[in-house]
Amino acid sequence: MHGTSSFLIVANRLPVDRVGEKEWRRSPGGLVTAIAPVMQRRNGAWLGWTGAAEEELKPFDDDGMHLIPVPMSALEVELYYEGFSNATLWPLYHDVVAAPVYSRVLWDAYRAVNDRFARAAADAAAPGAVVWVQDYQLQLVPAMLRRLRPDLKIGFFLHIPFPPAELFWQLPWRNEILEGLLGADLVGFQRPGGASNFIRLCRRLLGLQNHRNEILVDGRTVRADAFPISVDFGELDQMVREPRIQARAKEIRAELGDPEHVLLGVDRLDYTKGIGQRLKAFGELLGDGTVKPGEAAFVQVATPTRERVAEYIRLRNDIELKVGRINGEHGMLGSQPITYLHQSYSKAELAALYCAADVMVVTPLRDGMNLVAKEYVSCRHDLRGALVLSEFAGAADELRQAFLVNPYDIEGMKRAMIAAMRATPHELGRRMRSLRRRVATHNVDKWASDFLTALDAH
Ligand code: GDG
Repeated sequence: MHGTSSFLIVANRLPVDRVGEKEWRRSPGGLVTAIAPVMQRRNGAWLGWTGAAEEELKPFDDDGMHLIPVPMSALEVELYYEGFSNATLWPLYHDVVAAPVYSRVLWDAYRAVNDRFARAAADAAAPGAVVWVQDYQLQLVPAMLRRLRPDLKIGFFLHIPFPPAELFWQLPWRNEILEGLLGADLVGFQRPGGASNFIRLCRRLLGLQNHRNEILVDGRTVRADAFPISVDFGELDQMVREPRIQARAKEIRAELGDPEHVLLGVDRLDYTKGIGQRLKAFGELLGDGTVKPGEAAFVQVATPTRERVAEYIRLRNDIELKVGRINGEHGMLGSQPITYLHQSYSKAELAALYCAADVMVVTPLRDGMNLVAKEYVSCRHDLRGALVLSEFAGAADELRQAFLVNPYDIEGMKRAMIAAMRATPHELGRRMRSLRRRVATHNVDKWASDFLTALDAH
């Protein structure tokens, strides 16, 4: 049996969020923006979960896209999504910055849900269709799908880092994951290092041969390569030129008491993002008098995420304690050095925040790419603003003119924040011009078309 979609995206989540009972709204995020035009051109469909447990919905059309919901039980959300995806794979793939949970019950659920996605994809895809599977939640789908439908062209893209062999080795189901990925014709990573880690593991664990980026498996070749994801530079660049965004940026600065320096962090409240480290560095700058009270304001937007996973509950408590301590020690009546916002904002409000910030502080301990860094750069056509960026974000490969930091080195971070605050407009302009050139020419369209061209050519 086969379906009618000649281009199919398979992702954990559908690209829409529910508003009210029956309405849907396109989810924020670059993936949807990048892929929507390709979907429209190629008679595409998107297969994924709606985000609500215990819900059986028929396929429907929204926003010019054909959407195919995959159901999930409440127990599967707990075991497959919160469990194996976010308590096992997420920490393991991010340098084990938190301890991964290894549990056979979680693994069984991961396999079962991957199997359901693969069957649904096999039913939806037209003969010879292109199927593009996304991210760490679905690493078994390529092989499961190939078994059901050997006629398909299958691509896979991993949005998070692929870890070094020494760490991946821990995973009790390491061979199964590699074999799952090898079901694809093309496996894409954010950085060249991810692709070479994968190839090395295929050699050592599975005894496979490779020729450069091509791995030989059962008489076929699988290509593993880097395709660094990006943002919609043009859209952001245009948006921030609107007077309402500029006015809002001014208003934000005024609300903060018009300090000399506004520093900004925007992250999901995730332990990989180095939020605690950057706040510690800022707190020490206040503590040792390098930054005077009232001179600088730090705004930290920490979007709620994975709120039922134990490590995330712990992290939220840690960060909120830290913010409270720093504000308690260095605040004044009516003014606090850190504005902490555990909330989500509209795209327009985020853009205004980017415009209001003199220093964007992006300090993940490990990050596949980090789109926030590229969004900030896209918003600064005024050539002002400094980007402090962790060496451990994929984006650091491209954004060489940022103030690069090692987030574990608190002294180094303090120096970088100060250098960013005190740099001359001339130096900031020189750096920002070069950062913008990179993001403008390597935007999210290029990412999607590079990947799909490589897949078509395979
Ligand atoms: C994973 C990888 C990789 C954040 N708060 C709000 C909001 N956001 C948006 C940002 C940005 C996105 O969410 C976050 O993307 P990041 O890349 O920074 O990080 P992850 O969520 O961890 O993403 C990462 C990415 O996948 C893509 O491959 O770069 O390495 O970990 O776009 O702007 N958006 C809105 N309101 C918020 O409050 N509207």
